Amino acid sequence: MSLSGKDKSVVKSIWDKVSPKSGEIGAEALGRMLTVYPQTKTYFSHWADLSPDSPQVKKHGATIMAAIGEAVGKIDDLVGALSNLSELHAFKLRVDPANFRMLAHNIILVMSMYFPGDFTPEVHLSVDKFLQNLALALAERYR
Ligand code: HNI
Repeated sequence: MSLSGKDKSVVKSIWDKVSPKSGEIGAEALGRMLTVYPQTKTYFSHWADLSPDSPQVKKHGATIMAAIGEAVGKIDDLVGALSNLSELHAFKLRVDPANFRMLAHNIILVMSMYFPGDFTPEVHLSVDKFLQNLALALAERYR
C-alpha cells in the first residue's frame, strides 16, 4: 500500500508537531513495547535495566525516533533511506521483522496520547500507512 501525496503531507505536518517531543515519545513507545510484548526483551538482554524508566530505554527510544524523523525527510525513498539500518537489523542484530509492527503500534498509541486533538482518524490512517511502509523498508535487506 503505497503512500499518497496526501499521506505524505499529513505525516510531514504531524511530524513537525511531534518532533520537539520525539525523544519522550520514543522512550515511552519503546518502554511500552518491552512491557506489552515481553518477547521483544530478548534483543536487549545486554542492557542492565529494561524497565520503562531505565536510562537505556529512554536513550534508545530517542535514537529510534530520530531515525524515523530522518525517514520522514526522505519519505519518497524509504527503501534507500533505511537500507543501512535494514542491513544492521537483518544481519547484525537479527531482529525478526515482525517486531517492527509491535513498535509501530506503540509509537502510534503514544503519539495519540501526546496529541489527542491532532490525532484524527485521517492522521491515524496516514501515520499507520507510513509506519507500515517504514517497516517494509526496514525488512528489505532480509534475504
Ligand atoms: Ni532498532 C539499534 C532504529 C525497531 C532492536 N535501531 C537501532 C538503532 C537505530 C534503530 C537508529 C541504532 C543503530 C546504530 O547504532 O547504528 N529500530 C530502529 C527503527 C525501528 C527499530 C527506526 C522501527 C521503527 N529495533 C527495532 C525493533 C527491535 C530493535 C522492533 C527489537 C524488538 N535496534 C534493536 C537493537 C539495537 C537497535 C537490539 C541495538 C541496541 C543497542 O544499543 O545495543
